[in-house]
Amino acid sequence: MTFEVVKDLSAGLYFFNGKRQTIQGSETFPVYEARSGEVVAQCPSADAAHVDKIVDLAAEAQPQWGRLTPIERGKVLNRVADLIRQHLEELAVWEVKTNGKPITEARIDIEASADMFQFYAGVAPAVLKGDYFDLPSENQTRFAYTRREPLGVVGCIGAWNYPFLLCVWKIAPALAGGNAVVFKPSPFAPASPVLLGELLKAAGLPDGVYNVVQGEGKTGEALCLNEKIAKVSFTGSVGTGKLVQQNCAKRSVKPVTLELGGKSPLIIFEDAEISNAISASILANFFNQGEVCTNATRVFVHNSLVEKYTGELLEVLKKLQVGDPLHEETKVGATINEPHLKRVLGFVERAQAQGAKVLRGGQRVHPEGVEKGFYFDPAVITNLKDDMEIVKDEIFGAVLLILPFEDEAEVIQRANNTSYGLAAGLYTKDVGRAHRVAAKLQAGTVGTKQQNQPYEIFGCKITYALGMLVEHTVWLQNSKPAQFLSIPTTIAM
Ligand code: TXE
Repeated sequence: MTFEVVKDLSAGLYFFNGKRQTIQGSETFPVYEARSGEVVAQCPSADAAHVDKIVDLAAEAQPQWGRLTPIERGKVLNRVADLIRQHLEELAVWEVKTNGKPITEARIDIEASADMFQFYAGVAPAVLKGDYFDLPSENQTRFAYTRREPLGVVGCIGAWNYPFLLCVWKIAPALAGGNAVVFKPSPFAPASPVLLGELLKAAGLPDGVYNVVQGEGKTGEALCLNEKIAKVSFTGSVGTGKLVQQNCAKRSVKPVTLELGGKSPLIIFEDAEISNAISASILANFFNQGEVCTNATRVFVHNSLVEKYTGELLEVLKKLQVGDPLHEETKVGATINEPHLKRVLGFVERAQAQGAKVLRGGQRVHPEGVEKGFYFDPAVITNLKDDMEIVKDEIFGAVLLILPFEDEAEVIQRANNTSYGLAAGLYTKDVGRAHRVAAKLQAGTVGTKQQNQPYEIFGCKITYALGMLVEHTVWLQNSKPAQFLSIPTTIAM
């Protein structure tokens, strides 16, 4: 089981028929290295015809993979987990080049990806089991059972902030469930899913079961409209999520999973341990350059603590290293690309024009050696009103907003005053209050005394992970009508 990490992207950014390759596309898009600002490749976009051809290849390959048992498929997933660990450092460097995040964080992503493959290899045999029940009959001669079957070909559309890990979050449950996959990464971070294809090939995944197509909105749309795609799993913004849902119901009816944006609150009550609350605020706002959907950019601080909290936070941030993400000491790397950097800068400028006060950062910076890269100096902002754009809309950048509050009822009302509901966090020593407030916060995941911990942030992720696995298979009875398997125990000859 030999595998070598590619040195460059010259062999292409597509993966089908079990190998890295490219296509003859009429349109191309530039692939940037956020760290240096350089264009490292031009990638052809797949049009509907390209997408349909690769979906056909996946549909041909799926039945053989789907007929294997979860244990047999699990062996391939465990082997890919081992390969990922063997090549962790090389894969982490690619993740830095692809996304711009610090090498220290990229290693966490790659390790978590190996864990995710192992998780699904282990849980699939337990989850992919059907039910058995007796049917009314004389002498118990009739019973029925259900069995889980793969959906078929699953279409996955990714965002750019966790290129490797986010891809694994989608493909590991789909493959464990016996499906084939066609994955379209974000054009801003196209490389990692192709590396995963080569890793899966080396681990023994049959050709055609995992495929990567590249492109922008039109390519994603073609995947949603393709009638051989049995289900779509999407990660991205709310706006695009709506389009994906619409297009998935246009030509066929298929289930859709949508992982969308956030504008999460972090509440720091008057009895919170300040140093903990500060490290959590930094993790919840500056980790991965702030490009995290569960980021708690709205930091509500009790009036009695605002001065102490702000002073100590700014003190700690004096040591925050923004720079070349390949350097071990770097804490904040490069923003994904120039348009996104300008988007984040725009939020800060407009907020200042509305009277907000920037206490630190909020500018573009040019670290030595990577001057042309896309670097933003993390911002801390106060003097805000809840109806300001910067407080209401998702920035998806390293911007921490300090919002003072007086009492519990007020802060819960303000925390829930958002169209988002992905995550929330709170800090208090009062366990009773922690549970009371957590129950009232309208968020998919609520963390107390922690924020954005890889596994905890998505507490719901574990359940979601199982959900994904379950969702990637079907109860036989509802995929193929009336296949309610009732078998008499005695066969009348
Ligand atoms: O999203 P976009 P981005 C969210 C995050 C932020 C956004 C950033 O909160 O809002 O994602 O990612 C493809 N039909 N999350 O800017 O623009 C596009 O090519 C089909 C949440 O990438 O929505 C890309 O591959 N596809 C999350 C993908 O959609 C289309 C974790 C997303 O693009 C399309 C990470 C179309 N019409 C980011 N148009 C979470 N909750 O876990 C574009 N695309």
